[in-house]
Amino acid sequence: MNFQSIASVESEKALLDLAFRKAREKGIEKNLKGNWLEIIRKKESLKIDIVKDTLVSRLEKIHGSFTHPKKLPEFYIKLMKLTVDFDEYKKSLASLGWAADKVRFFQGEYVRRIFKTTDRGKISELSRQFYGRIASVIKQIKGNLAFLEEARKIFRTYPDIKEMFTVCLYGFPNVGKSTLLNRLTGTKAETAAYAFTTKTINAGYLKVGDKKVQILDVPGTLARGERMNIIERQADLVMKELANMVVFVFDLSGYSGYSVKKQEQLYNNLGREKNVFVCVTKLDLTPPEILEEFKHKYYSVDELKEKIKEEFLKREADQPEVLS
Ligand SMILES: Nc1nc2c(ncn2[C@@H]2O[C@H](COP(=O)(O)OP(=O)(O)OP(=O)(O)O)[C@@H](O)[C@H]2O)c(=O)[nH]1
Ligand SMILES: [Mg+2]
Repeated sequence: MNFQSIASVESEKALLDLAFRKAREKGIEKNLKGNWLEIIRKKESLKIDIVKDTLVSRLEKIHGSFTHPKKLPEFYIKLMKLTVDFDEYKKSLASLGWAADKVRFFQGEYVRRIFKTTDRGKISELSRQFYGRIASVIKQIKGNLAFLEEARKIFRTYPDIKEMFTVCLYGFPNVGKSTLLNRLTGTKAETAAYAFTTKTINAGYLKVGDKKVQILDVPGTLARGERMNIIERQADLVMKELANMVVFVFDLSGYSGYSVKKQEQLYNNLGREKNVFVCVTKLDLTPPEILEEFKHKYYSVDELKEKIKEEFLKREADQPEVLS
C-alpha cells in the first residue's frame, strides 16, 4: 500500500481562485458566431463550463488519490482509526463527491437559464449568481479540505507494509529498537538518545535465501492501557494484529531510563499467545555482572538474526503447499 503519492489538497480559496482564473483566461473565445445575444450567452456559458470542469476534475483527482476505505486492508483501517478521526475522514471524502455534484448541477441549471433569457442584464446577473453559488458550495467543504490535507500528511508517514512473515520489535522507548532494525536489515531508521524518537512504524527486510522477512520497528511503548497516546497505540496494533513473531527489545544498561524491573514487567504482561523472543541491546554499555546474570535469557543481535530465519523457515514448512 503506497500512501506517498496522495496529491496535496488545496484550500477552498485556492480551488476557487484556480477555477475563476482559468475561466477568465480561457473564456475569451474570439470566434464566437451569431448575433450579440447568442455571443453573450456563449461567452458566459463557456466561462461557467470552465469553472465546472476545473472544479470537478480537481475534486475528483483529490478523491481518487485517497484510497477508498473499502479497498484498504484491515490493518490500515485500524491504523487510520488510531491516527485520524476515521468518521470525519469518510465524511470529508464524501463531501468532495457532494461538492462535485452540486457544481455540475448549478452549471446545468444556470446555462439552461442563460439560454432562456433574452435580457442582456439578466444574463450577467445569472452569471454572477452562478459564481456566488459555486463559491458557497466550495466554502461549505472548507473544513473537509483542510481535514483531508492534515490526514494526507499523517498517511504519508505510514509504511508500505506487505503481507508476509512479520517480526515486530517491541519495547520501552529509547531501548534501541530502531538501532536493532538498522542492524538487522540495513535500513536507515532514525535513532536518537531520547524517548519517542520513532513516531510511526519503520519497515525493513531481512533476506532469508531468496525470500524476505518483514521487520517492523514501532514506537516505544509505556503500555499504559487506556492512557496510551496514538503513537504508542501503533506499537500495540502491530504487535497484536500483524506480528508472527515479537522481539522484546531489552536494555539492561540503564541508559534508556527504564529499569530492568520495569522492562521485565512489560515483558511478563505481553501474554504468551504471541511468539516472543528477547533481544538485549547496548551490550557494550552493560556491566558484565548484569550480562552474566541474564545470559541464558536473551539473544544477541546475531543470534536473533538466526532465530528469525529459523522461525520463518519453520513457518514456511508448516504452510500447505500451494497447487498451481
Ligand atoms: N552504545 C550503544 N548505544 C546504543 C545501542 N543501541 C542503541 N543505542 C543508542 O540508544 C539510543 C536509543 O536508540 P534507538 O534505536 O533510537 O531507540 P528506540 O528504542 O528506537 O527509541 P524510540 O524510537 O524512542 O522508542 C540511541 O542514541 C542509540 O544510538 C548499542 O548497542 N550500543
Ligand atoms: Mg525508535
